[in-house]
Amino acid sequence: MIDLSDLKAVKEALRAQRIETPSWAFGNSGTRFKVFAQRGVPRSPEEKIADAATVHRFTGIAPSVALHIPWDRVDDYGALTRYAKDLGVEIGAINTNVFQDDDYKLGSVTNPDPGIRRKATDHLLEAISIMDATGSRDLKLWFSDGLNYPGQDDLRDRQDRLAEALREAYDRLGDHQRILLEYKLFEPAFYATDVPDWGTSYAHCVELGPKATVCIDTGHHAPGTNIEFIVAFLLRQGKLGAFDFNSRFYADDDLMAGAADPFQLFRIMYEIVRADALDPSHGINFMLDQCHNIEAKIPAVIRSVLNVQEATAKALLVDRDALRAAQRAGDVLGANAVLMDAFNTDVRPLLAELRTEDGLDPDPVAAYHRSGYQQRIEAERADGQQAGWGA
Ligand code: PSV
Ligand code: MN
Repeated sequence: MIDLSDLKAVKEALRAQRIETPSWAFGNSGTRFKVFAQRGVPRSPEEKIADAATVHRFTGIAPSVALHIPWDRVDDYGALTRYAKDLGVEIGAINTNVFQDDDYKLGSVTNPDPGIRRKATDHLLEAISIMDATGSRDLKLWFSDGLNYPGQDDLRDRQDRLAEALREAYDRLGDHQRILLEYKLFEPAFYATDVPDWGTSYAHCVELGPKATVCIDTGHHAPGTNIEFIVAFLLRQGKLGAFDFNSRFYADDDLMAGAADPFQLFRIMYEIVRADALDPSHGINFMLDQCHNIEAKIPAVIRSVLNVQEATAKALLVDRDALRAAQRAGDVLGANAVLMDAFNTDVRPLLAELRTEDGLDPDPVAAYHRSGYQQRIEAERADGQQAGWGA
């Protein structure tokens, strides 16, 4: 059993933890079959930021919100940044969107048409200009580019085109800015994807230079992929820049982080703790990338933040000395038992105590429901066009 009597260091590490929420999690979303509208959904980037600030108010560890352009396009990003600051949050990663325009049917930066490639690359450059205004560090790139049929386009030429666009964006980055290159096994392309896996992303990032790092979206792998191995490998190479946390049962389900497989989330967070990479000073952006299609959105984001926090607390409880000793002694069962001991520890009392010490409600979801915020936004946001990502 884990000794829970002196947890000062664990609490300090948890206090420093930061999780970034995605603006799009607050808007309407769905599958390709149906988007179910919900009451109280934001109608503007400002209202999404207000919801993100509400998540931070109840959790205390989600002080930044990622934007997605053009979903969050505004005329004045400086004003939007000040608006966020007044509500107690910062604008985090800027996500590009080169997947929702008719021009991109055959690809964006890898498109065989140079004019369309130019348009897509210009969008990446526009996103960097937005980062200049918001003070954001991270440009998150995800390309839906790929092929549905063998022979449809030249696989190798597409890598060259991708490298060219990435280089142009990279060269435009300011000193404190960086690229997060996300990968995804399949969808929307079914035969071949131009950035299908961490290896491809990693290779492009190495070629680009130190300001390019990999973003691991936990939903973007083949079933059974050992994600914590990827985490450990990229950390060793200094090339892990960010996570897009979510859960999946089958494909890119975008369910709440830690919902489908809390054990996997624990194993991932253990590799983070093992590398002393939890503290924000290490530079990893722990983001959520989720869509709440049938569940209430704000409590779902709160729950997701808490799920990541719970997995982190368990990872921090691993007796690393005992684990190493067992590993060195070749004690297979002993080493596994040390890890499982931490995972099987109920950390909820510890986290409730931490929140109470920090002036937060010990139960953030219940506190949100009691707060009246949901009733207020449902009344205030009755008219107008609800935000959504148009599935
Ligand atoms: C693609 O599936 C993705 O994970 C990328 O991060 C996108 O920007 C995001 O989802 C949009 O929801
Ligand atoms: Mn993602």
